[in-house]
Amino acid sequence: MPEEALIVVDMQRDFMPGGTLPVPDGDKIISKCNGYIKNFKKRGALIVATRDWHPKNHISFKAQGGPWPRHCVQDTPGAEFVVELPQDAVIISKATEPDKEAYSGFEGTNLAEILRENGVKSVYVCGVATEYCVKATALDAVKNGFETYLLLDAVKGIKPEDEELALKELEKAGVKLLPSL
Ligand code: VGL
Ligand code: ZN
Repeated sequence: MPEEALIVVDMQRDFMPGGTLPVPDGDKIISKCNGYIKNFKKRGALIVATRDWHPKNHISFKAQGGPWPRHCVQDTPGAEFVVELPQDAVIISKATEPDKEAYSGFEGTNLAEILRENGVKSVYVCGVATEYCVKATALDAVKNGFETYLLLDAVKGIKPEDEELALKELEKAGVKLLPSL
């Protein structure tokens, strides 16, 4: 049973430069994430990839009164992964209901159960965006009792000052910040 899981958060085309909701320099962490995926796979970890997977009328979109431009609509090119995942990666689709926002990979999904069933004790988190979905996912991982690590060289935020605050909040909550691994 794998004691560890790598959770790759929302590494999707729309969050990269050229996408509809770009994270600045989001593409700079693609190869870092791919490297972690390979290394964690090699050491027997469970590989999890979350994806934002919105219906086209999702409440987070400006057309529905939400804060964001349309992004990561189910089954569109913008929702595709930009990282290389192994065959047996666990894909977690989130924010799939029109009237519910969900930043965390644990919210409205069976991620916690999957991790427990697989004997996971520690989770390592990378991806985008640091102050939104990465933060929410890491906080929920702690709440669910997992030893939680953030891979600092493989996350990117939308705004540097918000990202800085998010890292402080995560550290306070018990997430261990790792410069690299
Ligand atoms: C995200 C804003 C809206 C994220 C998702 O993945 O951090 N941010 N939807
Ligand atoms: Zn979204």
